[in-house]
Amino acid sequence: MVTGRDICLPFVESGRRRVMGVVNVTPDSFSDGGQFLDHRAAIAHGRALVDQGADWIDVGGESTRPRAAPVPVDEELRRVLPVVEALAADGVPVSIDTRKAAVAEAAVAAGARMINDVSASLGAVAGATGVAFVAMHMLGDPRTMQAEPVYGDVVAEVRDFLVDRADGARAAGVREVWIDPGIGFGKTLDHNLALLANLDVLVATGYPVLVGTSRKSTLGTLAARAERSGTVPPAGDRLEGSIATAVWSLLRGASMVRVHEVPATVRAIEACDRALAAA
Ligand code: HH2
Repeated sequence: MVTGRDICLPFVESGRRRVMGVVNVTPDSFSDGGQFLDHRAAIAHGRALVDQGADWIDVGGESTRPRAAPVPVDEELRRVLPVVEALAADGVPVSIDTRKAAVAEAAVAAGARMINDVSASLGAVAGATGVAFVAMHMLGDPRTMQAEPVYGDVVAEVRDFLVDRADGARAAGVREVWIDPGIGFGKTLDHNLALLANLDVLVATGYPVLVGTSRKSTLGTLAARAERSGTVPPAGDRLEGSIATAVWSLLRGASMVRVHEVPATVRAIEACDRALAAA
């Protein structure tokens, strides 16, 4: 039987702790909308997350929460470019969270080193610009994705889709390709739990796996179930579930977690690393 220790040891031994900190330069992101819309606030937040232990900073200018309205290219560029430029100038590894080729290209020109694409469609752009690529799974688009998503076998379907997109990105010349199951993107609670329970299936593809559970509504639902009051905590109050699922993901073989609360996550990973190293 493969154990968490077997899975985690290469990660521990390599000393790599891959935490991607989120900087949303948006008025409407589901958990931090409006907090970092001001460029100076966004840049300061990105720098603080690096000081707190983030390995990548993921800068986004368009919310992809359920039912979010699309943002025009010009507005997305206006939001993200100064932030990407300032952080990249500091030497921070910056990832651009976008579904638009024009935004991805401009962000790479401003210094971004990774394209994080929730539509998994920008592999060729990453290949042409010579940066890393994250292919994430989403069923439909943000406006409709939570309207009764249906799968036959969610784990197999997500894996097959991601391998197809990741292979395409490799063929387009991308050297570093990541896959991400897209927790909450066209998935019910049971779909999200099945994907978290079977992360080894994604890890077995050989592509490094990124997981983003931070503050998502699945965690709100689980928190409500855990408490007698049954009250769903707001997105900003889902730290325990965010940390638990981040550590779980790394123990199950993921190579990076995308989180809002970097310091608490880094401390939790450190505790897990030390316990595993001493085992
Ligand atoms: N989740 C969000 C956005 N981008 N990228 C990847 N690779 N994986 C994810 O799980 C993921 C992602 C949603 O979170 P957030 O950016 O905080 O919210 P919003 O889309 O409302 O800005």
